[in-house]
Amino acid sequence: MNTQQTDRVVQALNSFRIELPSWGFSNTGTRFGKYLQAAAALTIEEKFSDAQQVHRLTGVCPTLALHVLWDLPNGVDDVDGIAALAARHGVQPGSINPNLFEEQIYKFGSFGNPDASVRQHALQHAKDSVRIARRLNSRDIVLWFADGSNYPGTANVRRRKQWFEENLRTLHADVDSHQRLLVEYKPFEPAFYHTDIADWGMALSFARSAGPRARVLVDTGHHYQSQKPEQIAAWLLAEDMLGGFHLNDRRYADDDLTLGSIDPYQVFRIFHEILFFEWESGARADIAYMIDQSHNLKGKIEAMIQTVMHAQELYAKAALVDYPGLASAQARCQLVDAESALRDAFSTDVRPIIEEWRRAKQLPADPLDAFRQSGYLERITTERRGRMSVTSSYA
Ligand code: RM4
Ligand code: MN
Ligand code: MN
Repeated sequence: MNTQQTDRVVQALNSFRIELPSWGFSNTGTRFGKYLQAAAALTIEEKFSDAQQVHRLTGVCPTLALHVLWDLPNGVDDVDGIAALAARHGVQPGSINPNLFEEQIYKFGSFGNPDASVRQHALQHAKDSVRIARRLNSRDIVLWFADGSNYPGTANVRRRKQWFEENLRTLHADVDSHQRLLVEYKPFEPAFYHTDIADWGMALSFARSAGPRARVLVDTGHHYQSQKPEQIAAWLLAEDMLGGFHLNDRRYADDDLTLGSIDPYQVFRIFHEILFFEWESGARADIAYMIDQSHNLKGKIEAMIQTVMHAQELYAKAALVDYPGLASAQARCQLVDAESALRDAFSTDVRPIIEEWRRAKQLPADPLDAFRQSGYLERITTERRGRMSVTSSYA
């Protein structure tokens, strides 16, 4: 690696931050049930504490995404408690995620429910979430909806679209100039016939009609097989509508597996589109990178550290693409050279330079090993054992 390449990797690593999900530290499961871990976090204090470990060892995870119902069950009244926990653990509240799916009244939808009083209830919860975000200095409110239907003909798709637009517009009016609404899409699950925001085009349309502070959030697991999230990223960047990512990997559906565990080249290609855009435009893409994973079988903190390390690797590799070479090969239709620009960067072993970068920042060269040596896991396993929750949510 020459000095120029080293500089590019260092610059990329310096600017890369990744948000941890509070629900990634608690007991989660499949729709068939939960597998409990003695060390799983049960309280929001434990989630902050676990996130602190990941941030302490990696240095790049200063924020924790919060899920309102699970982490702030009393809504705005819990804000002071959260702020105190954040201060104590040195991890700040990150994106605020309203819960518009778990209450019984949402059985037939939230923003898309035919019953106006349910739509109003959902709007109020979303507005409360915007207020919570403001009080916690959180910029992004992430809107994921379970809305949809299971059978053809049972839902009026156009009416529901209109109801979504109305609520999103009203909600947007509450958003401060430094806040953002991120609209997430998902093609199925829990609804199996149609979902009201099924793909990036629908999310884009909703974000545009909501107002200037709304953007699209791409969850890498929320696509049908063979879709190309990197092309979606490129389009949204070109439209200045890419707000953030929920990062995870999948083989079949919304599997919530570890980022890059199945297809690291896919993640690399997403990062490449972003960095290539930045190189071409000279502008920094304002994207929130957030992990959205639930580790049912792996140790949760270990899996989180593993994810962060892997994300850094793939981001660093993407920073190694020879952009001028790629641009000229593309312009002259030199296909092998253009493709090789990506392949060469992807094949480069960036681990040694990332280790050096960590050492320079007084971070452990191997955060996973440092975690294993720290004794934290043994301590919390003893402390938390015996109070394992069997509730059905991710809380
Ligand atoms: C959904 C979606 C949301 C996440 C929940 C837990 O599938 O990805 O972003 O908050 O899961
Ligand atoms: Mn998600
Ligand atoms: Mn998901």
